[in-house]
Amino acid sequence: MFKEKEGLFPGIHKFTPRKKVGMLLLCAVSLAVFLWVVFVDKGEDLQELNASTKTNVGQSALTVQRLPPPPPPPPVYFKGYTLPPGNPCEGFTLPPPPADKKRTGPRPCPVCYLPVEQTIALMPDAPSFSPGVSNLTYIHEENSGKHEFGGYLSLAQRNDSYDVRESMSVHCGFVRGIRPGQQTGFDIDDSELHAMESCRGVVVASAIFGAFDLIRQPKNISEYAKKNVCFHMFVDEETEVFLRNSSELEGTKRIGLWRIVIVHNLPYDDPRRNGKVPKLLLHRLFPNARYSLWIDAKLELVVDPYQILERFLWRKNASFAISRHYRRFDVFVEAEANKAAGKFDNASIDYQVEFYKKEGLTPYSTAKFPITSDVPEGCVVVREHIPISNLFACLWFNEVDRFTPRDQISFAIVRDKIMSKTNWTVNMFLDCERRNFVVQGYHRDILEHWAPPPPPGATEIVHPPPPVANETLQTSGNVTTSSSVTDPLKEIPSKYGRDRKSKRHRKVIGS
Ligand SMILES: *[C@@H]1O[C@H](CO)[C@@H](O)[C@H](O)[C@H]1NC(C)=O
Ligand SMILES: *[C@@H]1O[C@H](CO)[C@@H](O)[C@H](O)[C@H]1NC(C)=O
Ligand SMILES: *[C@@H]1O[C@H](CO)[C@@H](O)[C@H](O)[C@H]1NC(C)=O
Ligand SMILES: *[C@@H]1O[C@H](CO)[C@@H](O)[C@H](O)[C@H]1NC(C)=O
Ligand SMILES: *[C@@H]1O[C@H](CO)[C@@H](O)[C@H](O)[C@H]1NC(C)=O
Ligand SMILES: *[C@@H]1O[C@H](CO)[C@@H](O)[C@H](O)[C@H]1NC(C)=O
Ligand SMILES: *[C@@H]1O[C@H](CO)[C@@H](O)[C@H](O)[C@H]1NC(C)=O
Ligand SMILES: *[C@@H]1O[C@H](CO)[C@@H](O)[C@H](O)[C@H]1NC(C)=O
Ligand SMILES: *[C@@H]1O[C@H](CO)[C@@H](O)[C@H](O)[C@H]1NC(C)=O
Ligand SMILES: CC(=O)N[C@H]1CO[C@H](CO)[C@@H](O)[C@@H]1O
Repeated sequence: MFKEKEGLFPGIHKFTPRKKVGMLLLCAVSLAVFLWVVFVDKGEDLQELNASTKTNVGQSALTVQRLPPPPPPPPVYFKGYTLPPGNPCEGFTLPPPPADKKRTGPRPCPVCYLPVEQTIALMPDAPSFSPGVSNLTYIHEENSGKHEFGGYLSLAQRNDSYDVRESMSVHCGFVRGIRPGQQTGFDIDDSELHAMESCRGVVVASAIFGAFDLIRQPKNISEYAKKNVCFHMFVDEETEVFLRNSSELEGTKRIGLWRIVIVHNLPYDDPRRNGKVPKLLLHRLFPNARYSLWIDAKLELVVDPYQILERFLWRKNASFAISRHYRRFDVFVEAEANKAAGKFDNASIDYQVEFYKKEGLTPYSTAKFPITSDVPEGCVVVREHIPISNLFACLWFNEVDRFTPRDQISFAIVRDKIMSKTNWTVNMFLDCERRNFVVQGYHRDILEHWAPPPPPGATEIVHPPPPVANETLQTSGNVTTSSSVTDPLKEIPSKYGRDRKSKRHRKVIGS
């Protein structure tokens, strides 16, 4: 013991002067480089000069610790984790898809979640690193003309917004007014805004506009999540009237787990665009939240939000997760399907796709691997609110504001433009995995046998890509309530979920 110490000290003594010399050398080198840059290279763009001097100073400061001026303590980031060996979720693989070709419709598949208590313990105490951008601010303009909510970006501004850099300011909705939700359009009462602002952890959010959906209560939510997760359901005035009349909302702001937030002055005429505000801009509505889970109102959440965050974000080191469309991977194919299903006018869809094509969007092919799809099924969005994922959401929203509200058409171009500047990625998981934690219900008109199309103003807020034609047919005919189609809790157990679901699926089709 003693001997070891003795042996150690001379080593240190010998080492210290060397280190000092090294420090001096490095200082001299950086000074020389600095002077060279200033005097030899002064023809260079000033911006570049700033950048190169910064890099040099940064490097020497890193190599030679604690040179004056002392660098601020490095920010702490979540570094990810691996599951302990032997954990059942480690090396968990999906069973092969059903061999029977007739059974390949949308269906849930097993997902290996950790027990809720473990996921709560694994919640990162620090944010993930945000590559490319660390300081994201949002543009505020008092007089922005007609398209006052989105700000109506020029093409040059749009182009600039894709130039990802450490400090940037972008349009991200809510361009007028005092703060998001206060005289911006999409207006919310102060007391509600205050509650939203004080939500500092996990948000689960959804929205019903035009009284088009019923409120669906999340199932199988842990007591911890009930206490700590902010469940907020945004509704417009029309939906509020409906809820009050059906006495679900009597002198209370809650229906079950959901806190009901009434939204006034919806910014768009098109309810589908309005639906994109809470879906894509939750980081603006909940400026202090760390994680959010968006679910379309037609979906019923059946797994604890912490388990979902653990499985799709933390375990994957991801800050943005969204499911793939179960069948379409290609934006061009998706656009055609949207046209064929009459989801938006053909000319606008064509214009958007042509625009993207000129910007370099190509059909999906396996050459894009590791990207597995260009088409998301956007009815669920799982996010950590860090600058880069917030930027992605803002830019995606801006596309929806500029072009059609079909966000599955604009997803890939936004992702690819950001990925060309940073090593950030989106975790695109399987549609069948999504169906494991949300169960699809049907819109209220279908449930109540209203004849489609719905009355004016009562259109669907957020369209997923057209579900299978077959599924749509089923819903209009023989299915009357969501519970008769989908028993949410039965879909969680993994082993037998798929097969039984397939049978049910087939049975519904066949009947
Ligand atoms: C260079 O950096 C300084 C501070 O770091 C900043 O004030 C200045 O505006 C920068 N110049 C350019 C051209 O970016
Ligand atoms: C996440 O990061 C950790 C530590 O950096 C690493 O061990 C792990 O493999 C990463 N996981 C994934 C899915 O990339
Ligand atoms: C972030 O950017 C804004 C506006 O560009 C600037 O005012 C602010 O000082 C920046 N903050 C940091 C920490 O760099
Ligand atoms: C778009 O921005 C890039 C920088 O990201 C720039 O090089 C390019 O010239 C810009 N294009 C247009 C048309 O403004
Ligand atoms: C309120 O509900 C009753 C039936 O419960 C219905 O007849 C009436 O039309 C509803 N009113 C509104 C404004 O929805
Ligand atoms: C739009 O395009 C689709 C397919 O390209 C076609 O089936 C449909 O008839 C078109 N709709 C109109 C209104 O032209
Ligand atoms: C991404 O790039 C940043 C530097 O910009 C680096 O620190 C980080 O380790 C990279 N992450 C991955 C997963 O490569
Ligand atoms: C719907 O079902 C029929 C047969 O039942 C099949 O031929 C068709 O391809 C299906 N459509 C879709 C979109 O899956
Ligand atoms: C709720 O989820 C847990 C997994 O975290 C599962 O073990 C349990 O069976 C589920 N409860 C119901 C009623 O499905
Ligand atoms: C629209 C539709 O699929 N209707 C079917 C409902 O079920 C009955 C029998 O179960 C069929 O005869 C209908 O065609």
